[in-house]
Amino acid sequence: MQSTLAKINEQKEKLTHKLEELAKYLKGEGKTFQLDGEDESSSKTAQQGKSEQEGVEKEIEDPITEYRRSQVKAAMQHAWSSYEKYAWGFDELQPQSRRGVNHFGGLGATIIDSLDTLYIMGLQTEFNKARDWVAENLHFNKNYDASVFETTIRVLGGLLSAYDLTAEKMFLTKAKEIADRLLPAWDTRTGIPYTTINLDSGRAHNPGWTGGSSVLADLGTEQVEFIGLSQRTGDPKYKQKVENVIKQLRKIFPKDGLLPIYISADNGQPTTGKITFGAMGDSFYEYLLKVWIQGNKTEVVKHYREMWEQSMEGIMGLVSKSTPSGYTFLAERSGSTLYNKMDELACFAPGMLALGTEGAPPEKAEKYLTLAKELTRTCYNFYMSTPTKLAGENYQFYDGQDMQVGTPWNILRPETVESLMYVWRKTGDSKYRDWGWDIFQAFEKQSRTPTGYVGLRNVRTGEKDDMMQSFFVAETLKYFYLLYSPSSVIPLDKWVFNTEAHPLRIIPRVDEPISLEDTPEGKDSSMQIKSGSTQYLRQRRINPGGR
Ligand code: DMJ
Repeated sequence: MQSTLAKINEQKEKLTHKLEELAKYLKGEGKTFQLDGEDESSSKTAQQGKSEQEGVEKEIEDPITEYRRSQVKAAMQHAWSSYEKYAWGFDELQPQSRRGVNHFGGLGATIIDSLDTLYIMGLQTEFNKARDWVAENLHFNKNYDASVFETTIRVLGGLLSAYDLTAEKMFLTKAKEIADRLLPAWDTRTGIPYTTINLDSGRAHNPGWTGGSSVLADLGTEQVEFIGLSQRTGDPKYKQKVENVIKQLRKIFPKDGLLPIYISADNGQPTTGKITFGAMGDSFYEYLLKVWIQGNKTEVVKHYREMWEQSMEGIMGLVSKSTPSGYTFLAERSGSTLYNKMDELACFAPGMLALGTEGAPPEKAEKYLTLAKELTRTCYNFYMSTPTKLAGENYQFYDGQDMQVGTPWNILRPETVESLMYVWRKTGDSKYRDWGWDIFQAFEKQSRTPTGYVGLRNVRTGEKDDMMQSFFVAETLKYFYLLYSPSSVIPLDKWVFNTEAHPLRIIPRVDEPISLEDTPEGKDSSMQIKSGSTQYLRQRRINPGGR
């Protein structure tokens, strides 16, 4: 009886909160408040079973969702105008110091990372200004040791996405320019790339802190962009480099599909036993699935899906439960020892699992979705369990204590919001939108300053840092916006997001399967693009929908 009452009260509080938001929104629109419609949560619950099974109808627009979307758009406007005012042309904004800093070689990372977000949100004037900056001021001849991975996912990915959305050739030309400067990083004994390259001289190397090895999440998270570039230019050289890497990894791919985070570019062998879905492992697994989706799930890319499914068998061996509350989390592993620690970064995994249900046999799909939902609950609780309602960088799980913040900072990361977006689109369960709203409000309360958004040095105390990371505009705000948009905006059967949330259009992949065996020449003669692939360049004019 008591628990029923508690539930009713909780529901009442939720509804009251929603009505308050609705009233605020209607007032802003100059309308009066009327309580004569069906409540959102009840109509959504009615849909829910249907949409989970069939993945259909969850497009009903309601004023609360519209209001939330408008708030996210306003957040983007605030982030953008602060950057514009204090850091224009720099990579990132330091809101408290009111100045710009260059952590990516001075390539205007925030501008490039913002292009598609501005476009999708319909912020045309802002987009035009960003586009003009790229056309006139973006040059890559910098004497700067750049991260091949970061430059690929932010700069190359951002430019390709802008090209796909607008069909403006200039973006593709710039994309090709930066990719050409990155390519020497793959000139190693095995073809596994070094992590760092000087953009001017083309000299590449691995840093000391990896013990001279390459990093799994770097070398395995460049495929979507370079394959995409080959598709759009008709030049196979880009995809040849990155697909050879997967071929090398197949040679050491273990039964459980989980690879250690350091791999030697000299001999292709792992140099550590550490396995994680968090930092330095994460997006390798994401790209196995996404290259398969990008390749139209065809024969050419079948081995990516097979590898991904193998890894998803392996992931089950990392799944653990906290006590006393039974939160599901992904442990880390070193050799055969499990460590009860999970990075917030690993919170991309529920989204990936939800996305991967497409194309899986029913039993597996159910397993993936169940795990996705359980992990989403845990990641949401990473946020809600702290005094600021923002998640720490990682969590330790101790017996009897559930989750405890480990590294206490929050740098405006997107992974949990990303997963909420995917799981919402998959299930149509409005609770994921509500969870996202709780997180969005925490960012508004803790991270918004008059001069942009900052992270927190400590999620327990709320002490602020001085950095608006470019992925906040590329990913966090974009995924929030999509969480409150109909799923016809950037539909997942037509677009695939790179790991920096830059959507690339899924276009026909018409080349032959890559030879997975070594030929005597050590080359894949089969990796030639046939002429049909460039047809897309002539056909396309994109409407992302719903703008
Ligand atoms: C982003 O640059 C990408 O999402 C990457 O895959 C992981 N780290 C950041 C965001 O946290």
